Amino acid sequence: MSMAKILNFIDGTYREGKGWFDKRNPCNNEVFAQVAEAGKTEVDAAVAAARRALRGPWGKMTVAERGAILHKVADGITRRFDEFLEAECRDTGKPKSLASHIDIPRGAANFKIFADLVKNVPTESFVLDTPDGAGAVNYALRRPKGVIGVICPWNLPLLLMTWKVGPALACGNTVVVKPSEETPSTAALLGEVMNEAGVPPGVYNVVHGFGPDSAGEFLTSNPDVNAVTFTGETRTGAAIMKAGAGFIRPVSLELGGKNPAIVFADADLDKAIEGTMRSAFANCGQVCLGTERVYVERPVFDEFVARLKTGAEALVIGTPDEPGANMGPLVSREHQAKVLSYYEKAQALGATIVTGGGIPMVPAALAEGAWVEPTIWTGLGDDSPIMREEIFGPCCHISPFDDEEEVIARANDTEYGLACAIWTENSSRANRVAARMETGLVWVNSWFLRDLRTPFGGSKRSGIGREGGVHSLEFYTELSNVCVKL
Ligand code: NAD
Ligand code: 6OD
Repeated sequence: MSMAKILNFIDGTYREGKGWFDKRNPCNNEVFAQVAEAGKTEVDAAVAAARRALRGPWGKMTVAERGAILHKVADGITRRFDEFLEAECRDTGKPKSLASHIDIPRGAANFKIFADLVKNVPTESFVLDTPDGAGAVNYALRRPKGVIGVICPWNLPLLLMTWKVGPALACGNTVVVKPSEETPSTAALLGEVMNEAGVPPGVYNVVHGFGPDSAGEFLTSNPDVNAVTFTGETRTGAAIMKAGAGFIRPVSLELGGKNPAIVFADADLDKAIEGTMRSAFANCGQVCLGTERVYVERPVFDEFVARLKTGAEALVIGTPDEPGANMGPLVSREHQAKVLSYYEKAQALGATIVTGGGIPMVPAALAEGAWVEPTIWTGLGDDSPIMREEIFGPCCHISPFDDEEEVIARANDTEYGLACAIWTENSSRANRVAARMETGLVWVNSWFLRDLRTPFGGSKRSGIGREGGVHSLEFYTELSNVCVKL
């Protein structure tokens, strides 16, 4: 049987590129598909197609017409749910139980919510007095920004890509998507759904490849791209900003994190353990919002550590289809090497390894997969690299603390500012501490509870800008003021 092929999607049709690269299964490292790598020719063709579509039918549609089509896109994802689930889990190795609750439903929801939202957001208007007494009326118009470059990571591929494509299209833009080289499948499959839903050719384009000297760089160096929205590592975000600087091109950057959780002694420990289990280990720890630093008030420190250890050791590691499995492999052997290098560093620095710290036992057929053990450390200082650098694996360090001021200072002592979780039953304390956290997102007694109308994004080196609700409209539209002299 010939190897599966994953193609670029340009101007409504599937196309090859300048060559091919391998897509491997993270569970066993076997190559299962060949991906068409877009060269400059294909990327430029995608941008040109997006520009034509903007001037053509898409740009001329009413908001209601576009919204109706985007609802069909969402329905198309839902109708082909099993295909999306299969593709996402094959690319990432994540459990189907996880992707069927989060990745795929959110992929559909991201189209519906923004299609509905754009219909209901007003723009401002002002009546101006003029010396002749007749006055003038000002009103603001929202216009699409144009061709949007969408560059995505591999951890929640469909969810994070549609989180940008949904609002971009709802606002009347067209897009060229560069999915991660690790996870090309669902972005490519979405092309079929776009065609079935009646999205005109050129509105949604997908180019596969890598970053430097590949599709990512060809996209960010194309002068006809009007804005770039990016999710990924902070270092890559800096390269993308630089690439657009000469064009004065707007960027929205959703970047890395080193997120704290703060557990006060008055927390409901059942809730705090359940939430921290998810925030540290869900998706094999590959969630930008995930907790890697846990601060626990001293009276409950030992109990918390013991209970989180029990929880981590009860996780069932397995392939996406394995019944009961709730933790898959990391996305690749390359990422496994990075995470394991931190496991070794923690040991070398003298951390107490509460649990994990290595590669789990797996059946021989999976021995080449990117598996790592869920890992908990204690005993390191706040200046340790384990406490300062984003690891992006199923691991966390737990430290004791003694008072509120101390823990606020320690939690904020990081170059990142994406998310934090506060666990306490004292609501005054919760609100007081939340207001002092230097993060774009604060969860109280919860984690990754998402209302898509709210602002989402990071402070400090975790990003620039906010997406979500009306904040997405701020990025994906240009406001023009019209001043009418009466
Ligand atoms: P990455 O930065 O390595 O890659 C992201 C994308 O950028 C990929 O498609 C890659 O091919 C492309 N890319 C790389 N170099 C490029 C360049 N020079 N020009 C253009 N494109 C380039 O990130 P990753 O490893 O895929 O994802 C993990 C990272 O993403 C973590 O740091 C995580 O915290 C972050 N993340 C952040 C959020 C958020 O919302 N803040 C969400 C998810 C992931
Ligand atoms: O829920 C979202 O909209 C979102 N952008 C989640 C990001 C998760 C990071 O890994």
